[in-house]
Amino acid sequence: MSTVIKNGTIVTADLTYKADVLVDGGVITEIGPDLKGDKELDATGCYVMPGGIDPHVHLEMPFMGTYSSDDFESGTRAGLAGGTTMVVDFCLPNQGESLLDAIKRWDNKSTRANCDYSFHMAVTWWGEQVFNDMKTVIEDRGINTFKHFLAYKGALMVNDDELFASFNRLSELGGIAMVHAENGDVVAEMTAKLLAEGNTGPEAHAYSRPSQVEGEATNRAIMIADMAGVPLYVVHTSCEEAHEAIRRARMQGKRVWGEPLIQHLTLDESEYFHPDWDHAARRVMSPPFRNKKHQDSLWAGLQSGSLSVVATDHCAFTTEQKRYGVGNFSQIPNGTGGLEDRMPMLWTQGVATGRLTPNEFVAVTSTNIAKILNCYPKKGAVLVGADADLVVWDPEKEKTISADSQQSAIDYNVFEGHKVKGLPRYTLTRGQVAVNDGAIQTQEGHGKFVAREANTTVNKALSTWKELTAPRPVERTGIPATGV
Ligand code: DUC
Ligand code: ZN
Ligand code: ZN
Ligand code: ZN
Repeated sequence: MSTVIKNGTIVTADLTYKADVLVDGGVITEIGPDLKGDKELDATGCYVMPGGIDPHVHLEMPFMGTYSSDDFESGTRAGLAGGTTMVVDFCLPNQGESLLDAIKRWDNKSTRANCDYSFHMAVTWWGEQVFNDMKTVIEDRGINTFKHFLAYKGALMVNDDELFASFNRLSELGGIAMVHAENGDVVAEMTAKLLAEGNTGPEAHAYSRPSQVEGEATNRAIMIADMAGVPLYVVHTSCEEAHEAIRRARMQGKRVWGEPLIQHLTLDESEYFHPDWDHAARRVMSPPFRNKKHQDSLWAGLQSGSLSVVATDHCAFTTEQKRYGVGNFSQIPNGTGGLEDRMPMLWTQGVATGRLTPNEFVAVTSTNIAKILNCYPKKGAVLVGADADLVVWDPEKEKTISADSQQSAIDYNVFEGHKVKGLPRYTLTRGQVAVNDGAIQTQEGHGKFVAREANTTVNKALSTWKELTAPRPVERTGIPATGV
């Protein structure tokens, strides 16, 4: 049965034009005027855009002594409600666990997804097994992105020798390196000092991770990636120091991308000074919210193209889970939600304010990341043959964000009370209508894994560092005697 989206304006990363879109068998089969289908969706007054891709989510993730509370079912339902049609989750191997066993665990959890999804692999430990598994993960499982934590010392953190070894291996295999860039040693020192001085509240979380720890780690990761010759994707870029490093690297022709989160773009550090402990703790995430100067830097990066993608790092914990950290901020599970609100919040604060064009909105919420992850134009495009992952976006539709009406499984929302204008009228996941004019009609298990091949051509266009410093023999005319 075919579906036609009638009378809308198609908005892609580079074009805006009026046309109908015909969808059949889960893909786009025709784009043009006056199309007919078995079923019609009216897009009058709406934009027809590629569905959002959130490349940074943690669903049902074991973390800080608990599990994040949105799973693949509630998380993808929340995504679809807000116009997001694909998510990418991080597969986290235990210490000593093979990467392939970890993927099996993630395969089991993700069978419940309502929309398509993919995985990044996390390199949480280093050894011969990981070195060998990486090839199978890329070539047989279609996972070409590998995340490294430079923070969470004693748990997920890798040291620089491991980082360099892993980056070199990825360079060989055509993978992309990702980093959570915060200096974990400095964070651990600052945390211990703050606690020893009696600073136990959630605001101390922000003091324990100033922007310099992020700037330092981002610079370090960029330099190590350059020496290894691997493209680098920096997750949750939250401050000017990190943005500056990314901007400079890009100007030098390095393949480096930065990913601000909707939370950092729209919420600031004053949230941690709220008199209500729960309010502040619910907003504890890493990196923490920053001040206006950093927010302006992130918006400027999206406008100029030095930052490429807006994500959420959706990692939702209930108030009860957040209270594990009463009396010790370092025990507050790190993470905030955002999957349902990313697109409406970015439209409201980005497009409606004139900071971003509708085309730039599509680029940073969908198309750019589809290209980086190597799943374009299956995803991130309105083109014949592309998956019919589409959002029919009503720029006049309004709501006030509230936990009472959200899809997420948690009991609060960090955007509570924020008014948004610009919401989905329809969201389609491979042609199936999941959001129908406000009604949620998701289907558990509809989502499929999206395999992504290595992109070996990207690697070849990297910095010339290797060539310039490759050892070459030197003819010596004299060698002094030793032992003097
Ligand atoms: N930061 C968070 O806030 N939560 C999950 C992991 C991370 O890096
Ligand atoms: Zn992170
Ligand atoms: Zn994350
Ligand atoms: Zn607020």
